[in-house]
Amino acid sequence: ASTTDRVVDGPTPKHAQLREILRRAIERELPPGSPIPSERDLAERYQVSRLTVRSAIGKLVEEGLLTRARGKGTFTATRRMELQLYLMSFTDDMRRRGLTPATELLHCGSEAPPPETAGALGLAPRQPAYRLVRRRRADGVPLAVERGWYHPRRVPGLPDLDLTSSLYDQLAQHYDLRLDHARQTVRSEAADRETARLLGIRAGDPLLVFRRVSSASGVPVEDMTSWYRGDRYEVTMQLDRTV
Ligand code: 16G
Repeated sequence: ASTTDRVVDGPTPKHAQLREILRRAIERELPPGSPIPSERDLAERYQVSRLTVRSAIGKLVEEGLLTRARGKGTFTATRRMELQLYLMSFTDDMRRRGLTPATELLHCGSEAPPPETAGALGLAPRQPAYRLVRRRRADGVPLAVERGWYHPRRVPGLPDLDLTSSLYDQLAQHYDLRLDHARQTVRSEAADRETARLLGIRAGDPLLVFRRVSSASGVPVEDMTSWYRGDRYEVTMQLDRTV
């Protein structure tokens, strides 16, 4: 911050003055992802209480200009990744951005899905399907949790495949299945505790939730829901005027 930026006594509350000073500093001097000074340093530099600093920072976190990383400090927000709406695998999507994808398999089993999923996949009531839960990372950062159901007859023996690599690749290799159509809905959700833990965010933080039913040559194969970090992701759509 420049030397003219000072918190003074006056009608404007100190936390609001400090907030604007920090906002200018962030916009002018701090590239996305930079750490900001500690509460104590800021309190000393601007001659205000730590409570004032906390309040100013809290507001900027709420606005999305800063993000807190548990145990690491506070950083200027990273630009969001933009999600293009094509039928693309996570692995391809990240590679195209020059990021290294990684996948952890958190659960793999055979269970009866909820009726909605049974309907989407064309399963008989209480017929089991494969259930997969995976955490996806980009350059090491947890970005999404995917919980999906797979039709057992379309992908027999799915649990034996390498589920820490691209699933779409595996489906092509082992079953000659190319998912060529999907119906996807997007909604927002506040992170529950489990999802927050998996993504390294706080319970209640915003998520973008995509539910996708994908099919190959008209036959439904996956009913997958992906929870993406709302602070790291945005969605882009190509809109053509058709009517
Ligand atoms: C994406 C899809 C997900 C799909 C996965 C396959 C969204 C919102 N979700 O994450 O439905 O199962 O890609 O990726 O786009 P993979 O081939 O890398 O495993």
